[in-house]
Amino acid sequence: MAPPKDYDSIPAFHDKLLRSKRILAVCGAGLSAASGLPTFRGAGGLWRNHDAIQLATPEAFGDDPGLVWLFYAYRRHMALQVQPNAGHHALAAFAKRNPDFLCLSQNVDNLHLRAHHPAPQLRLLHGSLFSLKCSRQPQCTWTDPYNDADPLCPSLAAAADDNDPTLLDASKPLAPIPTSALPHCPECQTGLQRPGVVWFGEPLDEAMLDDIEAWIAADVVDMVIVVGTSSVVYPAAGFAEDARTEGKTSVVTVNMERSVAGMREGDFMFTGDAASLLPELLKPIIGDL
Ligand code: BJW
Repeated sequence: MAPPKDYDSIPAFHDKLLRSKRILAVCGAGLSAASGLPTFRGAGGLWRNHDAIQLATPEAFGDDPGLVWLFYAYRRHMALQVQPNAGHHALAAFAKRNPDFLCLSQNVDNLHLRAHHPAPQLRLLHGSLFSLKCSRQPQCTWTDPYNDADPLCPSLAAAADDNDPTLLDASKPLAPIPTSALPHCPECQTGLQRPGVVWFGEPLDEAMLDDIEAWIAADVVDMVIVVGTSSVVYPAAGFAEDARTEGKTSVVTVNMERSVAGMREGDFMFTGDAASLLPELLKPIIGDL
């Protein structure tokens, strides 16, 4: 089916933006790509020849917590090395100018907050690389809301060497890390500390989901901006349609890859780097960054 009229027109988008009040954003890894962080799917989704998606599971952590911790130690190190890009800054500036804007992000890299996105207008759906919790949750409720030690412990120092995961020699074996060399929970002493992220099969924070549902239900959502996500992981992938009121809501996709399937009248699709496109798209409200 042909895409709707003016689906990639910036003036038409600006016209809709200026008539919109309640705006939701749903962000994914593509937003942080221009900062230098790899996405999950497609090129770059490999770390030491391990599929990032396979490592982001409770099963992988149960099988080899040392390997999974090295992967997360590498991600923490990388996230601390890079800077928020113009896309993060544009969303943060937009939030400051529009109290009816809510940003849902699947990203765990802390770049939204480092771009000074107002915390009350941000929901971190999949947690944070820089929070820790006990692997025995829910039995043990210990958490550390922010810890950016790099490395987290001496046994994870090697992770910092993995600067280009795609070029690593997979045949170069990693020294296995014994469980005894990983940080244990200071409260129950038996569980391991683990990253405060949401792995496949784990529930998202229930109170946060209730709050998002209530925000969506409170009134018509004029616009949903879907940025740099493959929109395959639920519940995040469902929020744009949850928020849609037929004929009133524009779903605006910003992605490196063009995809016009399923677009409705009034929707937009902008193809390119989110870090370049977002400042241009939001310019009528935020001005020049
Ligand atoms: C650019 C760009 C540039 C590149 N500019 N663009 C309904 C139907 C089917 C299945 C389910 C369902 N509901 C739940 C499920 C199960 C499951 C799921 O969704 N499975 C599907 C894969 C089939 N969901 C879950 O398990 C979730 N839990 C849950 O639902 O619990 C319910 C429950 C209830 C009761 C008991 C138990 C459970 C949890 C999902 C957790 C996802 N976790 C991860 C890891 C987080 C930690 C970490 O970071 O390591 O989250 S997986 C990974 O995927 C990560 C990401 O946040 C997430 C999404 O990836 P994202 O961000 O979209 O990245 P990519 O790489 O896929 O895409 C990048 C995009 O950017 C591409 O489109 C590029 O083109 C683009 N791009 N450069 C703009 N410069």
